[in-house]
Amino acid sequence: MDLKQLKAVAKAMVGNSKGILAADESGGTIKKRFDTIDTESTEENRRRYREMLFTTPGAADYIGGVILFDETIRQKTSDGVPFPKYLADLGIVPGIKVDKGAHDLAGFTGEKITEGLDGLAARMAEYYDLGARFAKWRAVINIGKNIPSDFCLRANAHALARYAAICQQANIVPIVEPEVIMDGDHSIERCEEVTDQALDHLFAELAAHKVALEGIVLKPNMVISGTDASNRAGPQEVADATLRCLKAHVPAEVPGIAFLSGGQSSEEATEHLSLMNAAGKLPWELSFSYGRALQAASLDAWRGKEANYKAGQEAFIKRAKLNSLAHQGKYESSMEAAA
Ligand code: 5MM
Repeated sequence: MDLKQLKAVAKAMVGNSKGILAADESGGTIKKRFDTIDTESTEENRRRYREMLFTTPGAADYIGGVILFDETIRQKTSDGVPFPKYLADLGIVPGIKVDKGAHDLAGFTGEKITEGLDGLAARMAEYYDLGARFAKWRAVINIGKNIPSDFCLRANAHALARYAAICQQANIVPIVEPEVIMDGDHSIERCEEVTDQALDHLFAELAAHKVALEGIVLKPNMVISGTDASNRAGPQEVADATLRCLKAHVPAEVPGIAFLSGGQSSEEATEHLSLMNAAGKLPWELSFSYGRALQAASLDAWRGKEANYKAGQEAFIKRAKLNSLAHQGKYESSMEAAA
């Protein structure tokens, strides 16, 4: 393991006020996204959509890394440049989703376990050759009646740590993503309790697997009320609870934390991030690794039509820029109209 290289890559991903574009939607997820804009999910439409995002003028000012899907890492720009090379030439680190999705956890109704460890070391070597310098693995933790179980949290933390160790052995920075899902009517307090437990298990397993914390990026959920909760917590409460939780669990050696947006609106995700960064000096870079919150406006502007290509890029760069400001704690909602 070349820890110096891992540290440098992590810094390029989330340092300098930059963040990560999560563009690693699997086949089913990208189809769901395209369905909302009445666009067929063909290989060419997926390639063109990703090309629109990656070639957006100025993207490298705000985006330090892009998470690709297996299909996308093998695709090229219209001029024939492989996407990973195109991104790397701009100074954007190409990354790859390596998990094989969240599947039912046998014996534990309503709970999930992420698969994909078998053969991972060999796949990692291929992805490195294709240009990937970081990877991503997402664990899904549902909140519901009597769940998550301690077993589910432990099993997912164990898989995340095994994945992270395999990444580092291949000189690839692992993005470690234990996502406590927002769906449900649970309170912010319940979300904090579960996120606390998930991070507790995660850092215990990372230590047991000898993962070098200086060479990872953590991708957590924010501590937030469930989507259907009756009295949803306000932005400052979300920022305070999330910081409290992270400070209690994430050692200062971790170079960067990059949040997922998890179903928050684009504006909420930006505002929450900004409030946290405005709260004072933090031991880690506090950044973003948004999928929906970076892409929703762009997808809607594009709608699968060549005539809207530029409008799609403008919508994307606006969110990238505002989230970069949020990374510095400098975002204000009044900037939405001006940007
Ligand atoms: C971009 O979506 C990622 C892949 O999802 P699937 O494996 O379900 O297709 C997803 O892991 C994403 O990186 C994170 O959830 C963050 O995205 P959001 O939309 O929550 O910011």
